[in-house]
Amino acid sequence: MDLRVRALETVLARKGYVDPAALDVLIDTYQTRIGPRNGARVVAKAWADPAYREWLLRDGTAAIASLGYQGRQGEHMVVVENTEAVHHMVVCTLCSCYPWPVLGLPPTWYKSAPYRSRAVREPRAVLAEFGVRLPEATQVRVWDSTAEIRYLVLPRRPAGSEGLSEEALAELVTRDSMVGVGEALPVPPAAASSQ
Ligand SMILES: [Co+2]
Repeated sequence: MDLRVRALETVLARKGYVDPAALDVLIDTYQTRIGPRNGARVVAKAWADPAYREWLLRDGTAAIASLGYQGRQGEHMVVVENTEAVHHMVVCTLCSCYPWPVLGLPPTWYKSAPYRSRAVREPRAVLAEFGVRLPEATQVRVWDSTAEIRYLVLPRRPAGSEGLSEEALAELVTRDSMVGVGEALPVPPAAASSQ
């Protein structure tokens, strides 16, 4: 695959259809400047601000854009909230659609054929492999990204995080928790005792 992509890029560049320097800028932007820290700020704000949370769940695109995160692969954002009753996880069964403005580029496993098929067929088994074990009573919902809609999971807020600042809350939000294959990190003991 790597060789095929490089061959394709070479042909397109030779024909003058793409500028290799522009491709490098794009890749660098999504790899280093835009990433899961953006999504973590969205989640932390939703945890800290009930009005923002309500807006985020009602109109994810606008609420996320209000923090400055928008652009390609994030034009139509839908945010789904994990609760005790329901756990959401996100996949793209067709390819690798992913919300770039809030999560950056997708990890390799997200693009892999096994994840794409098994997330739908046996989501609980996949979750267990990621270390997420849910009570039987918790319903699992799997969201299949489309060419237009991209999903962001609002993970459950960790216990004992009531007094934390938005900045400290954002530190608890992992990429995997926003794809729904992980949970937010527990509050570190030092942070809990300094409240
Ligand atoms: Co896709």
